Amino acid sequence: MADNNFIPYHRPQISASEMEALSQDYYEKMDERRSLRMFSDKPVSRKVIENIILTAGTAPSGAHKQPWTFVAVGDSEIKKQIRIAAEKEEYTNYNGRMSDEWLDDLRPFGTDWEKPFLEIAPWLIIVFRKIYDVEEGQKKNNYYVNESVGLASGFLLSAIHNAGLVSLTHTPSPMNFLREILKRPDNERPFLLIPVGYAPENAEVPDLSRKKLEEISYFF
Ligand code: IYR
Repeated sequence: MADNNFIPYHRPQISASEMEALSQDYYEKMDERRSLRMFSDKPVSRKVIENIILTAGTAPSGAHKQPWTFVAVGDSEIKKQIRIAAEKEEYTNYNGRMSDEWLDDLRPFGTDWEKPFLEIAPWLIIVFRKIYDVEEGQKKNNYYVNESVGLASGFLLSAIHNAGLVSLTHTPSPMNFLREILKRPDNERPFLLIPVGYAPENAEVPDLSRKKLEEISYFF
């Protein structure tokens, strides 16, 4: 027997045609989302970032352990420290640590080791995965941590887009420097570094297309 209290849960019944329209609208809305590597420095209120993080925190997780921490950095001095440390790692990545095939695969995106957006974007959200929890000094297991934190990060990106803002899933590697700069405990490992802000007036993105339904799905 489950030793949890169960409570009723209801969702409104939607007609098939309304459901088709809603799902189409949501797809079209999300299809407008793009990763941006350039940001306006226009401020974004802390309240918006709080709501975005709350949305990410609604993601499902293994045994409902919610094994995530979101650190939002708006402080210029800390953003600068993060930029310097990230660029140090990325310089090494782009100058020897990444394979030629990888560098070729990245060429269409125009990425390089320089990451000015880490100082320009009004907020950096750093997602940490908690590989275990600590309760009253005792280690507690978390389950499916990567899956859970990946899901929460997806929710985070869609909440950012829904708020009219843009983001980048930046992956400086290795990124342990984030744990040090942000003084996170031993059980937390950086997962993604996500700059958030307005798109600048002169924003440009690579001319990409998405895979077709037939390429990404099979129906039986
Ligand atoms: N971490 C590097 C390289 C990079 C990796 C992937 I996967 C990208 O989609 C883009 C870049 C960087 O952030 O520049």
